[in-house]
Amino acid sequence: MFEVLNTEQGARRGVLTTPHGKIQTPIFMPVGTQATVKSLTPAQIEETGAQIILSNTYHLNIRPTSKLIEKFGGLHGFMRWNKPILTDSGGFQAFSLSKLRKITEEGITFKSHLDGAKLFLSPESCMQIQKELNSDIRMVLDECIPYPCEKRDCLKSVERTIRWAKRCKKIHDSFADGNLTFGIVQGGIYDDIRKMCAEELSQMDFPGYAIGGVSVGEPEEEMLKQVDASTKYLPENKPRYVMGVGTPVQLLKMIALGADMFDCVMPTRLARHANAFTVNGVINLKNSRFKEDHSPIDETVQSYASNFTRAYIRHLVVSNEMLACTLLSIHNISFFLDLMRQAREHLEIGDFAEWSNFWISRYNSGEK
Ligand code: PRF
Repeated sequence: MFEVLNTEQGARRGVLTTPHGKIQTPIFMPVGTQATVKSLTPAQIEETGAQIILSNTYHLNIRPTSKLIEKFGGLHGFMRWNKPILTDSGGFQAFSLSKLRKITEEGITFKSHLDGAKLFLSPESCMQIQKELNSDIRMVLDECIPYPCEKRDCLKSVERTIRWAKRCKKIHDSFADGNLTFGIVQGGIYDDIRKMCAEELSQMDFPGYAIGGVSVGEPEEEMLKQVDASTKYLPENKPRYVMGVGTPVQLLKMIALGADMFDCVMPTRLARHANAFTVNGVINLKNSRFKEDHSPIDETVQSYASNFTRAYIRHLVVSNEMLACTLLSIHNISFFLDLMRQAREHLEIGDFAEWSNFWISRYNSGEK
């Protein structure tokens, strides 16, 4: 299912096979929470070079519901995207979005952030919903521990997350529908709890593993330490996915630590605020210095958006035109995917570390 093609120290270049096709790793997954990558058509998403997108159990089950989506051939048929889809389990969103939530051994009770309706998510129902969505990669129900968290509370939560993972795996195995379910390593900032969780999940033999509970307010150094403390204890022949991160520089640093997959709202969210990624850092297209700028957003990244000048995109931004958001999203996603393509290339050649250091210092030097 997952083949490691090259390694360079801890970093890996691989291929993951899913029911809707192969994914070349390391890879970035654009976020399509509501069964749409905001402001882009599936054809436009495909043109950015996206191999897989991410969607969400929590949101889609509240509206329009997984039962409805199932009637349209699952997420692929409903949104007309024919490549792989990963769905998050919803536990994280039940905690981050819902006003009221209660966690018991059975699952999570929460109130919809839309209309306050009382909802319940168990390991079993969360796997059932993801089956109805027919996503290629499904995530177990977990509890994302806030930062900071007392060690005692963290351990109690992680032990429950492990028991939930076991229940999810049982349901996953009973479906036997060829789709993949990933376990999620939690453990806050505690190396020994992360190690315990990674080892316990590894024994359950999931087709892949995620690292959760990072980028929840801790310093970047701590985040990298926790990714390291998790990847170290995960099997080498399975993909590793760091959930909800990060900046381009963070992605490169995590690839060096052995991570293979990432998702983040950053490229599309920043696009909505007129920010564009360049190899020299982020620029804001609202800025008047781009008023007569004939160059594309970034000379080095090819996408449909490179047909347009910074001056034109700035005009769209200041005129509040929808196309600004579309073009900036196309550019930003293409930028992240191109970065992953280069990382794969350098892992194949064997000079990833050297290239990554060069890339990071240029990005941080700030000459835009
Ligand atoms: N768990 C799940 N989804 C997530 C996270 C997590 O810990 C995070 C934390 N970075 C983002 N998305 N299930």
